[in-house]
Amino acid sequence: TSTARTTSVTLKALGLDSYNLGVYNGEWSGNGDVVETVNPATGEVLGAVQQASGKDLDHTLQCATKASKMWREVPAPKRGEIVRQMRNALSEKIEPLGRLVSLEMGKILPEGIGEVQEYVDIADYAVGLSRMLNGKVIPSERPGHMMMEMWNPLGVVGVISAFNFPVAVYGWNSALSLVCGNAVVWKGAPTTSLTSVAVTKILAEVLEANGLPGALCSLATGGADIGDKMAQDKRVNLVSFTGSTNVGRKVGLTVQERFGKSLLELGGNNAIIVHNDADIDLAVRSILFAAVGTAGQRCTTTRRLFLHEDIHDTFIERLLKAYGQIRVGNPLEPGILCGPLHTKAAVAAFKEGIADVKAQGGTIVHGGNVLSHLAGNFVEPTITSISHDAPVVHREIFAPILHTIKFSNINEAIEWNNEVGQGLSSSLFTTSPERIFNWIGPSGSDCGIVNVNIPTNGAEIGGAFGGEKETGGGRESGSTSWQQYMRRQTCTVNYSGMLPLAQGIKFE
Ligand code: UN1
Repeated sequence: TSTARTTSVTLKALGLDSYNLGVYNGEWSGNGDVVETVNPATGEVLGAVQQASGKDLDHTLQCATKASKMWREVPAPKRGEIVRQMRNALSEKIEPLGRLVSLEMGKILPEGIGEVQEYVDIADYAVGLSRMLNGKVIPSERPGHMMMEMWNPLGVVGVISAFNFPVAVYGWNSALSLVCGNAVVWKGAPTTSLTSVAVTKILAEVLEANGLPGALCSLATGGADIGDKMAQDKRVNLVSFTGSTNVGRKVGLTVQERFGKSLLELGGNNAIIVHNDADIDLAVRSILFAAVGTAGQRCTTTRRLFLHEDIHDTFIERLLKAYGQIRVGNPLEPGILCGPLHTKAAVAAFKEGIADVKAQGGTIVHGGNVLSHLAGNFVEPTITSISHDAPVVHREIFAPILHTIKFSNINEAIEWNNEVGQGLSSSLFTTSPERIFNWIGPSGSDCGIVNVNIPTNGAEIGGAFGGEKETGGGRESGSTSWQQYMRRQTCTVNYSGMLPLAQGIKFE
């Protein structure tokens, strides 16, 4: 078939085979289970990856620990230079890599390429950052003393990432970790193992060409067992986990038990509020991308839509018209906006969600069906009408289901925005400055990402990315997120030759 041809061309362009080793620590190996990954749009097998065994992980952590000890002594701007080369190598392969993401994850090609671009962007950011890992000088209360803050590398950073962003989320963590002087050990989702191998091959080539230990960008593909071992292992100084709230809670507790550091980026249940003074055109187009883009499988996907009563009916009408024009199908085909769900389990979760909507007093306004006549995991982009406090509305279902809810007062809508367990992203559509500043202020949205007149998804890399409450509290990507990949040291240097004690204490 033509997709089989596309697959073989894509794998070849990225140096992959139909069978690949899934462990890298300077050498490629793999003694665990062989996992076949599947094109969710067709059901075809794409290729196989032999994953890490427990022993493979142990050896990889040994190599990464060793590599981190030389890397931490390399001046940060020199580390940045290596990340710059990685950025260029990724950029050269952006087309085939984006296509592999489409084939293996199921997102449409522009979004597949878009997430490689996100890696390129954060690499640019990291290169600049490598000259700006600045500490502080703090005035000492003691004469002849100097107090300063130093940022030093952590050692080994473990990155556990999810299927839905198989390149970008690793990119954020790895680019920052590397310039901060750490070695990285990565476990991606087993269902996107080929993408993990393809990315690692690109990075490995840069490291090896520079005579650096490959273990700086280690890979240990595997399932929950490998993730669990990473969480438990003391050699992993920081575990950066992106995934579900349930698994994240366990990872967080396991890492805390050994007083390791964790960075959690967990579930979202993001809302858009459209006020009666909003630019309706802008809002409709935003919601389309936010609710249907990536087939509803972003952690930033809009799942709840609060519409002001004055515009509710016309807005729904406009939305239905827009939804009627969405083409669902093969994500590599131009014009398709909604690809498949990633797995059969996700289709089952979609079905269960639709049944729960009906059982909990909601109605299906658009869609609601599994497209079972197609070979892949396709479902209809769905709009419901339901109460804000129905239990199904408070659950994150990783599928294109948008719950619409009418409100009459902005405070009520903000309260509903904040009443769910998750706290990732949120957006308000309005033209009123008063409402805008209230929304981003102390009594506004309680989320980590608080937008105005743009979708809840599609964040730029320059800001800190993450959320509050059950979203886990971690911040990845831009702003001061890099500080989580380093340890802060308060250093006081006495050059006075005397010993004045702080707080004026006399001890003699
Ligand atoms: C995710 O879904 O885990 O803001 C990450 C966005 C993307 C990243 C999403 N830049 O939608």
